[in-house]
This record gives sequence, C-alpha cells and structure tokens, in this order.
Amino acid sequence: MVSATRLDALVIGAGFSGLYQLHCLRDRLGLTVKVLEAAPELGGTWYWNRYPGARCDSESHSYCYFFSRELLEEWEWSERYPGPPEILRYLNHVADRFDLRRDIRFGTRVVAARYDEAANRWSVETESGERYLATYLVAAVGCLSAASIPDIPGLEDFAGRWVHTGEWPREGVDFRGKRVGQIGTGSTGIQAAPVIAQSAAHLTVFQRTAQYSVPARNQPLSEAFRRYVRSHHEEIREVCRSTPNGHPFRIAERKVSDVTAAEREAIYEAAWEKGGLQFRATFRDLVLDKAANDTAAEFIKAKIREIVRDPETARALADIDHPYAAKRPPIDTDYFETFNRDNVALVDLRADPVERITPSGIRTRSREHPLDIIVFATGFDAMTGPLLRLGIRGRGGLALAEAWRAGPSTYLGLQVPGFPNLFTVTGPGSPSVLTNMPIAIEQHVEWITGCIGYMRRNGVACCEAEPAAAAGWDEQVNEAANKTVLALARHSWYFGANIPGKPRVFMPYAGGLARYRAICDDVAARGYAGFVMA
Ligand code: NA7
Repeated sequence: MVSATRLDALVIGAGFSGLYQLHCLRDRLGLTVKVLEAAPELGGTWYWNRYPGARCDSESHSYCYFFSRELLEEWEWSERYPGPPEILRYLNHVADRFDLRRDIRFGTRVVAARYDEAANRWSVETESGERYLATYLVAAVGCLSAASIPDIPGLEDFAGRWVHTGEWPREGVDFRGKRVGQIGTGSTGIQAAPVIAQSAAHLTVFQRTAQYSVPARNQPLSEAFRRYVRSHHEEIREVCRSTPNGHPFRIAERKVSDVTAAEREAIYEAAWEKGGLQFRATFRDLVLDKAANDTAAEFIKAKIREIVRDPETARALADIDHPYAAKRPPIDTDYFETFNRDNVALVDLRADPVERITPSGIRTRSREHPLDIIVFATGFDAMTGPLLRLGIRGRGGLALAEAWRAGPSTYLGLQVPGFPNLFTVTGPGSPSVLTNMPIAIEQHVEWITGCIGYMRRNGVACCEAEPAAAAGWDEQVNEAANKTVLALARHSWYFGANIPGKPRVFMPYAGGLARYRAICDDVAARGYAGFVMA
C-alpha cells in the first residue's frame, strides 16, 4: 500500500477557483493544503481551450480577482477581451505572487474520492496510484471542462486528423492547405470559424442549431481606459458584485415597452456598434419577457441577413429556434462575415443531417464532404460532467452519479447531502455559467473559506447539507429559471440536453449573482442554516 499524504484540505483543479481556494485556505486559515491538477500547468479552462480565435467574452478589466488591491494595481490587461496566452500569464503571475506553485501537483488526475465515515475524512486517489487523506475536499474543477465528442458513427475510420476545441493541442494545428470541417456553432465554433477560415484551404461549418451573435469589437485598451481602470477598481468591483451576471456594466432600468420602435432600434444599433454582452443589458425585460426578447431577436436576425450575401446561407444562419440569450449568447469577430468568403460553406444539419463519418470526410444525407481535419466545437458535459468524472463516493459508499441520477441536487450549488465536507466551487445550482466567472468564483471561494473557518473556530468536524435544504434549493433554482426565457430553450446545455441520456434539469441558478450572494451570506449569518454542523 502506498503511504498517503495527510492534509487538512485537498483542492482539485488549478484554474481561477483552485488557485484562490489554495491561497484562502493556506494563507488565511493556516491549513495544510494541496492542489491536484490533471494538466501539466495551471490555468484550468484556459490551459485546455487554446483553439484558434479563443477569447474570453467577459471584459478583461472585470475578468480577474478583486481580492487583492496590490494585485489589481500591478496588473494591466492589453485588450478588451483577453485570449488564453494573456489569461495564462495573469494566472501565472498570481501563482508566483502568492507563492502557490509549491502546493500544486501537476499532471495528477483524480480518479476516486471516497468519504470515510469512521475517520470523517476524504480519501482521494490519483491515476498514478497516489493517495491523499483530507478533512475537507474542494472540487474546483470548473463547469466546462469535460469535453463532449458526439458519438457519430465512423469516427474511428476517419483517415484525417480530428480535434476537440476544449482539448486543443499545445503545439497548435496547422490548417494551411487543408479542407477543414467544423461541427458546432456555439460560442466556441463562432470564435473559431473566422480564424480557421483565414488559413485553411476550405472550411465547412456544420450547423445543427443556428445562434445569435453580437460583434465583440475587441480592441487594444486605450491609455485613457487603462487610466480609468487604474483609478476605479473599487467601483468596477461594486458594479460586478451588484449586477445579476457579474459584468462591469449595469442592466438598463427601462423595459422594451417604455420606448418607441424607433428609439428601440437606435438603442440596439448603438449596442451592436459598442459590441459585447452589453447588448443583453439594453432592456431589463429582455431575458424575462418573450415579447420583449422577440424585438432583440428580430434585430439580430435582420443583421445576419444584411451581412451574409448568399440568401440560402443567410436564411440558415438566421433560422434561430430559441429566444435571444436563452442559450449562452456568443459574441464574435467577423463570424457572419466569414460566410462571404469563397473558401467557406455552411451545411444546415437540420435540413441535411450527418449520416456518418467516412475515411475521407463527413457524409450528410445529400452528399459527402471531403475533409482532412475535423474540428469538434461540440461543447461540454457541462457543470455535472467535471464532478462526476472524479469518482466521488459519499456516506455509505453512495456514488455522486447515483445521487444525481435524476439530475444534480445541491444546497446553494455548494454542497450535496450525503457528501460531508465536500464543497463544489461554482457547482450546479449556483449562478456560475450565467455570470462573469471570476466574480462568482471569488464569492464561492470566500464563502467556503468562511464556512471552514467557522467549523474550526467552533469545533465542528463535519458540515453537510440537509436533504430538505437541498430539495428546497432545487425548487428555487427551477423557479428562477422559469421566470426567464432561458426555460424556453429546453435543448440548451443549461438543461443538459447536449448529452444523450443526461437528465433534463436546469442546472445554473438564474436568480442573479447579487441575490445569490445575499442568500449565501444570510445562510452563513444564521449559523449555516440548512447545513448540519456536527
Ligand atoms: P456549446 O455552446 O455547447 O456549443 C456546441 C455546439 O456543438 C452547438 O452548436 C451544438 O449544437 C453543436 N453540437 C453538439 N453536438 C453535436 C452533434 N452531435 N452534431 C452537430 N452539432 C453538435 O459549446 P461551446 O464550446 O461553443 O461553448 C461552451 C461555453 O464555453 C460557452 O458558453 C462559453 O461559456 C465558453 P446544438 O446547439 O446542441 O444543436
């Protein structure tokens, strides 16, 4: 038997969540902590998602930690939306600055985590057979880290190369002179296609569901804007913390019906020109009221028809079957314009579905599409996938997969009944993917740190969500979704619909980050109401 490493806390994942969680537990609470990370370097989602065109769609001045004034003062972003290299530089800077690396083990994949009831601790095993024993286990594995490759018959016979955007090779992929097929037109596909098209001989985009997209209008940050950021960290942080999505802009107070049609079009036009997710913030009822939403949807569809020259391609791109922002709303750089290039074609899979992959390409019902490279921009087994892959077993050996057979059930997205002292950062049931992630992450990490600190001060050995509290919270998650148009797109990955057999449960909390923070703070203030503190 290999001897086990004993710790107070074990954190899984070295992205935004894991790095900050390590800092909080080790340097603020004085615990012995290690982070296990499957990748050879830190960065989490940004380590894996290095596909062409990859870029954050939160604005850089808000896509960062706010917990340290010094850190805010010494770091400066270069562009409106940072790409993976700059975000990785930032995270490496954070790791160096807080001396985090010495407690991170890279290239270490967790394959099992079992709760030992008698000892009240977690026993964690890695792929290479190492064992760790820890009182607290924090899953900081991200929401979009389990890549999903659809089960299309024939992939194993494909003679060319295939890659998934979420597991992009570090050395990159050379598209020059190649015929490329890209499956998927979510945020990732919409970012990747324009860049792939620039170097590939030919790009065929296979679209199952057409998507809205608004220009990102990425650009280098001006000196004036950098100055503004330098002198307004507090205000920027407060705006992020007080808005539903954690972004550095407020949602307009007006409703669509408060303005005339001409005023509304002018507002949309200005937001289109400004670019980015602020488009969604133009009216407060856009995600709450279908009729209001229709006006934004129509505006974007008209833009698509105006941009794309080929009428049939324009029709397929604008044939969108869900309300605007009901699926994760992408922002882009020349996505629709890309379909005006001679070397780019769109295949509408609704009209012409994929039959199989052949050795030389993809065969749809109408014809064969010869390809050298297939890019799967097909997304992730979101939110639950990364947690279920850890092989977690709680009380009585209950597997998390079993506990969640009918869909994820959590208390506040932070804990699962039957899994004591296991905390999930941005877990299902928390605002997570509906927000600017670092803001949600800081809130979760700080709450978890507060909870563990409370346990230690009060001699509490074991913290576990009550089943009734979790059931009540699941209901609130459902109710929050049902108040928005997000509930109308039942084929979105928010519902798990992209993974065959996955239960259709709306996973993130759509009630807004500010409200959620207040609920979490209130639970803590009431002595962690809804948690059994034994
Ligand atoms: P998404 O948003 O899940 O998009 C995946 C895309 O792949 C989407 O267009 C899917 O169509 C398509 N897809 C998935 N499976 C298939 C099959 N079998 N055949 C054809 N097309 C398929 O993932 P992204 O990586 O773009 O974005 C994830 C998040 O990363 C994003 O929200 C940002 O937060 C960052 P569908 O819509 O399911 O019909």
